[in-house]
Amino acid sequence: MFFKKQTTVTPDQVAQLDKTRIPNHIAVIMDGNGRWAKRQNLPRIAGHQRGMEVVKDITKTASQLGVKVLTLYAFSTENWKRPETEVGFLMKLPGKFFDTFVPELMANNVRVNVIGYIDQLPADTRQAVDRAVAQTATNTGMILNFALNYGGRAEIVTGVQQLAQLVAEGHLAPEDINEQAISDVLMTAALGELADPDLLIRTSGEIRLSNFLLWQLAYAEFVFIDEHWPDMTPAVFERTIATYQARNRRFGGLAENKSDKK
Ligand code: V07
Repeated sequence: MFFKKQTTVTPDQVAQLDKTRIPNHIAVIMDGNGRWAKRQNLPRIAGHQRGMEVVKDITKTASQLGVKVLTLYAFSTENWKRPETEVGFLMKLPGKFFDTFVPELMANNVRVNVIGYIDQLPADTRQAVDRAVAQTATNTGMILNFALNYGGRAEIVTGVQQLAQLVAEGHLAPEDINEQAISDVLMTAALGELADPDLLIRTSGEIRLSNFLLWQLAYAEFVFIDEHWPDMTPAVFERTIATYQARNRRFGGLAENKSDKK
């Protein structure tokens, strides 16, 4: 190896952020809230609370940069294994988020969408989510897509069951099961041509997918950063997009990412 693959971008490269090549769909694994809290002797829930405030900041930043879909992994199907008090606090966050943030979602023309097994959430959590989706339904700007009680393998299992049902009823021929047919039964189908993220960001130094959007991330660029989610700032977010743009430029126009085609 004569050069090291570039994985981060220096501050002067942030100034070079190409506003015409912003990824259409950014997905984020918001990791490190508990570690952030522990680092300053706070309870884990303080990290989640701070993390929710950061979601508001980054939603505005992404919307202003022209991102079309921002998908945030807020709660996985595995997170139920956490202590009951922590799960209880997490379930209050969607309500807290909207009580304080709907006016700004409206001002920024942001539409809320949710993917995941919502029917398994406590009734009040589900109601808070439904209210936010309904209140922002006519907004035409960025889609803020929360993955709540989401698991990638479970999503594929549910989708395959739907297809099998169609085949069993004689509405679908096995040879008509193709990539599009599978995409169409996943929870991201409502996002249409924007269903697949162009960029995956994971905070807090872990280099894993953790069952997030397994099918949809097939062609995404992955950027892992060391900052814990509560330390995410607009500058860090822009730096991460600059890293994405710098990597794509390595293809020298031979194999451009589809989000770059205009
Ligand atoms: C949660 C804050 C962000 C850091 C990661 C975990 C804690 C926003 C929401 C949310 C979810 C759905 C919705 C509106 C808001 C949220 C949970 C946790 C469970 F429709 N932040 N946030 N939900 N955290």
